[in-house]
Amino acid sequence: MKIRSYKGTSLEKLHEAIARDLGPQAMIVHRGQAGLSRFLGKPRHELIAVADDGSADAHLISHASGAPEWKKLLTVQDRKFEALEAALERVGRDVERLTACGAGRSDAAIATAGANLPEPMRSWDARFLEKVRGQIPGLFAAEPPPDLAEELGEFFPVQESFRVGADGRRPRIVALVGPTGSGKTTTLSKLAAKWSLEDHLNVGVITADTYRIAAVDQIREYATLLGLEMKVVFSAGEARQAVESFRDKDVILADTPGRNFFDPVAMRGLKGILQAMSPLRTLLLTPATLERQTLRAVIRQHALLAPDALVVTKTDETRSYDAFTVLAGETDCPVAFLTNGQRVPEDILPATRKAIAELVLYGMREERAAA
Ligand SMILES: Nc1nc2c(ncn2[C@@H]2O[C@H](COP(=O)(O)OP(=O)(O)O)[C@@H](O)[C@H]2O)c(=O)[nH]1
Ligand SMILES: [Mg+2]
Repeated sequence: MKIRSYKGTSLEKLHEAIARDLGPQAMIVHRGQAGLSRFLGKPRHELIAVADDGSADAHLISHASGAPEWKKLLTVQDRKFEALEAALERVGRDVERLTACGAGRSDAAIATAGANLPEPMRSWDARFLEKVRGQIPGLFAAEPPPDLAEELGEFFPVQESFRVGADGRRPRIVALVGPTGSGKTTTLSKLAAKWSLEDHLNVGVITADTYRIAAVDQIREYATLLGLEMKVVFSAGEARQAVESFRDKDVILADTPGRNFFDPVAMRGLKGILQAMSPLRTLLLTPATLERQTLRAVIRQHALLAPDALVVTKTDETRSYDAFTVLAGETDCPVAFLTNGQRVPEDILPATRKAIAELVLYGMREERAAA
């Protein structure tokens, strides 16, 4: 009895080899995938074939039963392969577990990644830590370098001058999107005031936030105070008409309803309205107060709306600025503005790399001064 194992990627070639070695009477008694190939996605076949050549392989087999020799041999081989399969199963599970841990994306991994770091790096986003690790000498030292904020600032994408109408196309439309209560209407009013009063631009306001009755009144109040024309739109068609009727404006600011960003129907409806407005720049509002998983979800779920830049709102309502590390770890979308209060139009400032790095490293300026 001859028994042989054949491994290779081509079943055809394995069959040829078996026929060549063991003859046409050979029987394939096991068919499977070899080694770790089943876990690593590269199919490598393993065939075990037997052929009775009349030789005395029988000494390998127990003589306890009267079954034909090749059957006993197969029983022995079966047991061996069962044990082997169980071992491979265990190895496969280990490989899977190691791969998942190595990805370093979960909060558990974040905790581990930051465990040995000094404050405040301990709670930074793991992906952000991966980006900065080894890039800034002395970042994690007890005595960090004096220009650390400048150096760290390089890792926060910002759009320092979010210009309106800089490409000569008028009107430039800026739409504000983001979760409910993220500060869209308030921020729109701040920008409208800034661009109309300080930059002397001719600003028009469109609101598509007809979802809540009070929302239209809220923005109308601001528009009236600033002496700006305003249009309410209920559909993509109306949005197109409103843009058309605002042809004389330098810039159009468009407010949108905050919808549940996990609801694909609501998000597609919003996208339809945005698509009716061109040329469009979309600002996504991300409150600094959001917990990190929610912040990541906000970024991911709004990718459909292809935001051009971010506004980090409510920076005054938190004393922890890890949110910036989450944003920089999650996306390359630059931060254009920060808002730091409810006052219109005062509480908004253009984002700078250094300001963000200082917030992340040292917290609020007032707090620093008081300390
Ligand atoms: N503390 C603070 N509150 C803000 C800021 N921006 C907006 N808000 C408040 O957040 C609430 C929701 O703002 P709103 O503009 O209506 O959000 P919207 O639902 O996204 O349009 C209001 O009470 C705003 O005054 C900010 O930067 N800081
Ligand atoms: Mg609103």
